[in-house]
Amino acid sequence: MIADAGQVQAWRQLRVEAAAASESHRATLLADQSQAIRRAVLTMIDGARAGHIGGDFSVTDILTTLFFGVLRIDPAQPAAPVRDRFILSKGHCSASLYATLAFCGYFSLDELGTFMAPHSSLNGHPNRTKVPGVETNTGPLGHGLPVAVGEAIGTRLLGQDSRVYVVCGDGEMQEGSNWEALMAAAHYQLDNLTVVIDRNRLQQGARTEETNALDPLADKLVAFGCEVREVDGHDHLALLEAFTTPGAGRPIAVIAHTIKGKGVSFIEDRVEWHHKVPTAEQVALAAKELA
Ligand SMILES: Cc1ncc(C[n+]2csc(CCOP(=O)(O)OP(=O)(O)O)c2C)c(N)n1
Repeated sequence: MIADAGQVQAWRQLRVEAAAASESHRATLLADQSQAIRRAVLTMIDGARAGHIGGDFSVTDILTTLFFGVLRIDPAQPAAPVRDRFILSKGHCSASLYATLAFCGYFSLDELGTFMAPHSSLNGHPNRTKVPGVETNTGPLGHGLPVAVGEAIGTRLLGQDSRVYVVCGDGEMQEGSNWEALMAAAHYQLDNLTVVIDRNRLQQGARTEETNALDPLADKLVAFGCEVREVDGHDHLALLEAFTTPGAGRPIAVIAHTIKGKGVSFIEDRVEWHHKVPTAEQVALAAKELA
């Protein structure tokens, strides 16, 4: 079982109450939520015998901060005409997104048990026609940010006070389409767009700096017209500040420094855990560390 009904109710209430909580209480609530999501992801990947555990665990704190602390969304009305938008461009980390959406109340936690099963809505990569809360299909790297730019232009044209948040992997930033999208975002002065880069420094088979170096990443983003904020991507309060401090006339790029596999010692910062599946013994060990 991923969580009991009482816990689920408490977490859903958190979305409503977090805004009013004191800073330290808020940080604790979000940290607890993140660990619950990591435990759910572990169970999902163990059940499916597939998934991307390293990138799931690096992005979890970013997701919980956004969904439980920042986004103006209503899980009961996923397609409400006026809402903030979220796109997980690194769509291979669907398990962490699904768990976050379920804990928020978009669908039942039981459904998480169908992750990647035949006929499940919860495919290996998110599908907007199947999963409430998913704004656009992702999986092929380099597509989410261009779509987010279109959404930011679209909501502005409609005169809506909506923010668009998109999370990209750092390996994903090696795709040229992202840089074209950023040029357009700066050209249109999209200060309603925040691109978050999950800077865990690992790609699929090697370190990003070995395959196609991104550094100096902040300088490049500034040169492309972004306002850059650099934070510890596992510090919920730092993330909250980076996500909510208003910008002025420029798209915001948050470089979130993270650890791939965060939370489980033998997975952290190890390239082979991009999509390796833990054995039964490793699942037990990981569960203990995430308790
Ligand atoms: C266009 C494209 N090329 C290759 C892949 C295969 N692929 C999936 S994940 C991945 C590595 C992505 O690294 P990163 O964006 O840093 O993700 P993270 O380390 O956070 O999991 C690759 C190459 C893909 N999904 N799409």
